[in-house]
Amino acid sequence: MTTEVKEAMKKSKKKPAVNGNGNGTYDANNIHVLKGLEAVRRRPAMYIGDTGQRGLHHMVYEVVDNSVDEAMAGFCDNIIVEINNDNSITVTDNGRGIPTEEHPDEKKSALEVVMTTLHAGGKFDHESYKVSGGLHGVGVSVVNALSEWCWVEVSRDRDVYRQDYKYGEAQKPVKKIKTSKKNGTKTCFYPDAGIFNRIEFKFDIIASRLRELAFLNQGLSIDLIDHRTEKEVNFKFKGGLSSFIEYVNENNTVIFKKPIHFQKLKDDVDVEVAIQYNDGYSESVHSYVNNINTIEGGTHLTGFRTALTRTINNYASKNNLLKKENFTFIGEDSREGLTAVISVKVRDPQFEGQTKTKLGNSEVRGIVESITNEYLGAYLEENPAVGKKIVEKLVNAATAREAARKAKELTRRKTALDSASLPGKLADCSLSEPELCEIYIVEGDSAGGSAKQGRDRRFQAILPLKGKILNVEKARIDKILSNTEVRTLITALGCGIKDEFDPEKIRYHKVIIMTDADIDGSHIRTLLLTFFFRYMRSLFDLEYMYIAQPPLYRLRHGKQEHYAYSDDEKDKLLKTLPNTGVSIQRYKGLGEMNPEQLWRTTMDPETRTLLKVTLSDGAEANHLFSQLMGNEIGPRREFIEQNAQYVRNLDV
Ligand code: 0RA
Repeated sequence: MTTEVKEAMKKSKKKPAVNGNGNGTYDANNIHVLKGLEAVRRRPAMYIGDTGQRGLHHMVYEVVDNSVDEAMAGFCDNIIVEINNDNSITVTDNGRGIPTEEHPDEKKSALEVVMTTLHAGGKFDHESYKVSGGLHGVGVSVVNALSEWCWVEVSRDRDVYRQDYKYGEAQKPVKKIKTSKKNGTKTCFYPDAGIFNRIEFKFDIIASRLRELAFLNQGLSIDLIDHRTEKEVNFKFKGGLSSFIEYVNENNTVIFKKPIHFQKLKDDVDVEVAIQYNDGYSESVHSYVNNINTIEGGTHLTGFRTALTRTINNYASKNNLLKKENFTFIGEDSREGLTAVISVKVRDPQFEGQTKTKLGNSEVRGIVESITNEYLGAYLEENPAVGKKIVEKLVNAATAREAARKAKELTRRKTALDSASLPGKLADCSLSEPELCEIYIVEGDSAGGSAKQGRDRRFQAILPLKGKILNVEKARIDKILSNTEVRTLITALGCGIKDEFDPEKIRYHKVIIMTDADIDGSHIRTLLLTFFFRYMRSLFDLEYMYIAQPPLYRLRHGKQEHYAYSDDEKDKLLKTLPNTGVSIQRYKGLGEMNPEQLWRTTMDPETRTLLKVTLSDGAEANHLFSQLMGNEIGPRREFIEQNAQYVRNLDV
């Protein structure tokens, strides 16, 4: 525990409880409340995920989720999120306002109960879909508990009520402060600097979640205003999931223009699906439960997949579209070039899996399956031109599958034999425990040579790659698997690819990309990340994926040597050194460093910086990768030129 956290906890303990009764004395309720929120402050990560950047942003989502719930219930169509100058956050909605009347059991305003009691949300629950388990839906009281200060203003029935809090504790009873003709809730909070490592909100991270929420809730308008920079954006999508699909496919060539889109409520489960195909080979399917991205999938996804394959097979055979071919499509065929979003709203979702993002409710499977069968079947019958294109696409995929199977068979056999026959270029490490081992994937033989000499051979393996690897966005799996560089990579990691990816078999728990700090290097890095994203996606989810950070400059001053990893850092360093007699070397490539320098600056775990590449948002990552490496040349060049820096700090 950091000293800051201890400090903050001391502070919160010292303060007398003034919850509700306003006279500073404890009663049984207050003690209970304090216990709840103190638990949150003591173990924040249990409630908010972590106390780093992710957890910090989660605070915003938690508050916004409450407004989105109000929107899903049909009472709110506008949400405004503001990042204020001091990095506090204000969320305003035009819903009915959190109830302020006295709560019958607690003998204080319902607003206060909601803000200061763990899991109080359910008590006032209306017809919306609350979430159990996982991080979402922990309740706004958690945000309050983890905030240095917070206030809420509720506009209801022409009055505006307000209450202020510090470290989760109400400072005074709820008070009527003015009148207003509108209804709604405004929440403002400043996260506790004793709990979070760093209080700095990122516009792009918040924007991408708000965009996603606006896609998932058709017609809901969400504004994001950054008062630090005066940057503003509005998200509002008339098309809902269709707009989502169009966004994901923005840089792809689609095989029919209008996404197939349907929605139906059955047995209390609301199912909405949108589908489109592009001329590429990868699958981009995004599934949600109650607005939460289920990255591990679950019953809703299984139901959808089953129905998709079955419906297309039925359609093809019924219309005699497979006369020449004597096969039926398998699931893999139906997912080539597929872009789809499946969004379900379930009353009591059960989340399972490693990251609690896999839907477990078994009844949902059949519901999604039957709705998809019904609507997709009817759609294909009514739109035979589209039906024909989809079937053609699948015929191609199935034909290629056979070729791929042969190529895959080859790699698999090779992998199986491979502890004996690891690729010759790999300089493996001597330890065999994957959790201790790391592999550096290095651009070029000369840098590879330095890395091999400079490394700690006990736990660091080096794999030099020649030139650029194949662009996996533009080739089908059979071609990809016949590429030598790709095969070398797969064999070296040992964990297989796609559905056969087996985390138990991976030979290193850190996969580190080390390329030159120039445009070529960033291109190669992007190619590699794209390959890993499409073929070993779990590497990101398991947090095994890293980017090495070689220095850009070496500054020499007499006998002293300093390294700078950015222009900023170089300028700062220069200021600390007298201007005379400083020589600056700009590294153009890794090859310019000798083994010892490379070790000291980039590979030594004691001193290096590694960027962990995580995917907080699969749809956003997909969009980025297809933009970077997909069909449309324009946006890609533009992106690489303008954002070489961003790719460097890729944290999508
Ligand atoms: C329960 C009941 C009612 C409103 C809300 C919850 C509500 C909560 C939040 C949180 C953020 N914004 C919100 N807006 C509304 C209203 C019950 C009624 O008026 O009958």
